[in-house]
Amino acid sequence: ETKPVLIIGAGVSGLALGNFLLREGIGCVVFERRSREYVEHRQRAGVIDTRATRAFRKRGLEDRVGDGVPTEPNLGFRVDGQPRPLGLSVEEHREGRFCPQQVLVRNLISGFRQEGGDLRFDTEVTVEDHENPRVRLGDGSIIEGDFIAGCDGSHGVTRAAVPEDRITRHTHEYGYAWLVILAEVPAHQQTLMAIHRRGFAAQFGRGPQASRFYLQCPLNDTTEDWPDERIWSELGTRFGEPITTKGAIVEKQLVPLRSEVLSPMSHGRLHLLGDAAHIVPPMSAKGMNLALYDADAFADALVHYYKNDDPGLLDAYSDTRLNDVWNYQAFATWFTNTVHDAGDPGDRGEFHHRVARADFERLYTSGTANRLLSEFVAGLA
Ligand code: RFL
Repeated sequence: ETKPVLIIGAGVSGLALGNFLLREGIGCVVFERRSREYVEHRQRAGVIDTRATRAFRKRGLEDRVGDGVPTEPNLGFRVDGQPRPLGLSVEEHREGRFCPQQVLVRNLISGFRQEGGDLRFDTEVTVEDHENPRVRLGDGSIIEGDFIAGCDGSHGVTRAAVPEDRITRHTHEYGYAWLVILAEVPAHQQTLMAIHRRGFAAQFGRGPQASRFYLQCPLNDTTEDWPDERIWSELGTRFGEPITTKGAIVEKQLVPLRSEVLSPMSHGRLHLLGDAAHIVPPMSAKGMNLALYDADAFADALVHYYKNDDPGLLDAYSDTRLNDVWNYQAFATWFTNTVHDAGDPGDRGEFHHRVARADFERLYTSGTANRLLSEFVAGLA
């Protein structure tokens, strides 16, 4: 008798995986420690790229990826206060969707439940055994499964269940933080990004009435250093024009920019997906997308295993995904450093600043350079 796949975490990767498996007729249970209400209101990412959109389409689930506003064909850069929109040359980029993460999450939850999926909120689990997969629920009961999918984020229990000598954590700190703001301000375009001597700044739309604003700041800043008035004035300076609509600021947090990759991504019958396995800085807009690529690859591997009785793709899951993860980690590192150093080089100095400017300007002058960026943005590199 086949046991279910035990999916820990109802974030992007866990819910996508659950929907994919249900579509393929593979039994699974999703456990989420938070409430449905909490998960459905967690505001984070906003772009589902072309590759992730195609993963949903492949299984007839494209309608679950949200309202479906196509991604705009250019990035709204402003350099030293002047508009410098950067056109993206890869036409497939338009298959991507501009969709707030919580809208995707809501749609994935309702789709999964409608099709009879077993999704348990307010259920924190711990890993009992990864060879003969078993998880323990808060009430002490034990559930057995065929596999464990660790979709529980970077602070989750699944990565911690792997013995330290069997997994390596590769980490990188960028040396600066972002003040991350959520405000009730409509965005006039999907992306607005300022490269400026005083530091990077950005505005990304999050639904019709909300925007995320970002301000590069020193690592040791605190939110007390950033009263609302200072935020609006600093954004105005870096964008080169004052912010005229100043809606309520509903969230303010400091996020040090960092990258992380855990290797390998599999241990026995436990496999890690999404943030549980890797973190990229938000500048790359790849965190949510990598989580979706993982879910797509892991679902394919399970389908292959159950339909053909062949564990080949499962055995290869970690190596295959890590090749791809490092490719996008390379993109994330390059793009993050470029847009920050091209503005404020910080401790890295004038030489790095000029190199970053040259890297950035090439995106406008070289079709080849632009094409590579565009492929990464679409998820097709
Ligand atoms: P998630 O979405 O965090 O889901 C993990 C889930 O696991 C649950 N959980 C447990 N459940 C049961 N038992 C346990 N023991 C559990 N432990 C944890 C948690 O409650 C949670 O519901 O991880 P996942 O699926 O890997 O998805 C990753 C993405 O959410 C993440 O990469 C992105 O949000 C990152 N990110 C961005 N990504 C982008 O692609 N573009 C962006 O613009 C972008 N902006 C952002 C971001 C992340 C941010 N955070 C986290 C600070 C902006 C912000 C502010």
